[in-house]
Amino acid sequence: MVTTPDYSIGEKSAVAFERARKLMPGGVNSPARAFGAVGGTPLFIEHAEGPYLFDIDGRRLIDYIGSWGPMILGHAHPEVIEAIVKAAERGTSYGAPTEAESELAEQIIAAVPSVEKVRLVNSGTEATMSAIRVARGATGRDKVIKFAGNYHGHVDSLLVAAGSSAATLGVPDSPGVTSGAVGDTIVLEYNDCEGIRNAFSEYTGQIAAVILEPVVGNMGCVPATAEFMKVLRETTAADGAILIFDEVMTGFRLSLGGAQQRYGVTPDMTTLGKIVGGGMPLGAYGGRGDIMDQVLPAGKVFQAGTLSGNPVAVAAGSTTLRLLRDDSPYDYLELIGERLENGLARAAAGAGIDHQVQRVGSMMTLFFNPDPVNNWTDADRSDRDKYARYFWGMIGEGVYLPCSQFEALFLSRTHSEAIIEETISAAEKVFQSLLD
Ligand code: KE4
Repeated sequence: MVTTPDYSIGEKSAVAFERARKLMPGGVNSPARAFGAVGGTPLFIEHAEGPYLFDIDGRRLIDYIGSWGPMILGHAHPEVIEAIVKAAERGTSYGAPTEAESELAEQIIAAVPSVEKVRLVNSGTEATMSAIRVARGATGRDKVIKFAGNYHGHVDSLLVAAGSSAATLGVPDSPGVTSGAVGDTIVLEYNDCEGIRNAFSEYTGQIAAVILEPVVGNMGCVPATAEFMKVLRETTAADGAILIFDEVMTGFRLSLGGAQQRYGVTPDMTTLGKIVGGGMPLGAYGGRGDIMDQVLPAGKVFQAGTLSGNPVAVAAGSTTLRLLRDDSPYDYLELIGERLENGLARAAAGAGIDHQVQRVGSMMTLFFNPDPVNNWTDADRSDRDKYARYFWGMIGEGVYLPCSQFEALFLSRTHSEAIIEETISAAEKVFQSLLD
């Protein structure tokens, strides 16, 4: 049973949540926000700026969720806001092609090594769902490999042994997902090279695609080993299967070219979301030109969307990518990421608390776990209750962490060094409170 400390949230959020629960399932539009893993009542946000959220009770919190990844430039970046307003004043949607979509497509193709052609969609889920369909259409094969603890959005065929709120809420195999929908989905253990080799020898010539988070955020932060990446790339190439990097979270986060640029491994297809839309609803999938030319109307694989390439979302995404390209934040994010990682580890060790801090760039997770976390089996052994108490203790100190042990925290370029020090001091205090 998850217990939370006696931390009373603001009156207004409690009233707002009661109202919301009568109107929307669980009072939220995405379960990750429902605080299901940490208990208590979610905070209702009034506005956000830079590294801060302001809740409806007037409290300011240092934000380490950043809308679950998109806000790498910080909330309400003036140039992004200006681009959104200007685009909206010209009309919010045309249902016809625009040059702005080509400009964003050129930015994505220039930045992401695997992408020769790209299709814009409206979410990460749409991107992964479409990429799977295209891989199956392009290869004429049915089976897909995914990994336990990896979350690729709520597409039926991938909503098995998923991570994020599926793992958090203990419903990795959701009601409503039929056995037919997942009959061709093979679930393996992340970082298990032997498992990959065995699957390809058992299903030679039958696997359309392997999809993975190249650095997992959705079971907490778990990077792929170099050996795992190498085996994945070699076995898929040898068998004619399509290797898909789901970079919805890592794209433009770990470098301008995402995890694939950071690790020097080029997949056949890549899915994108979050940062690519600058906080607006926008996803994308792309890859080798011969594969993407299978997509209607160039090819025969159907995929469509009323608001795909929407001018307002495109303006936000294009401005965000331009800013990331022209004024790179990645060295600074590495600096503050390392400082926060070391500070949290030092604070937890000082309190004698079993922990693992696992980080890649500006995404990281503190696991309440005595051992390194290399896959879902490891992650699942983490102490969920201790995480919930840590979460609420940090809220009490004005720090808003991911509301689940199985999520990554995210830094933005607006997180100052002083804010990092403030966060570490808060953690030192909270870890001590966990000892009683
Ligand atoms: P969306 O459909 O939520 O835009 O993207 C799905 C998705 C796909 N792939 C990866 C690697 C992802 O991390 C996600 C979404 N991530 C979660 C947070 N871990 C979104 C938060 C939520 O569901 O509210």
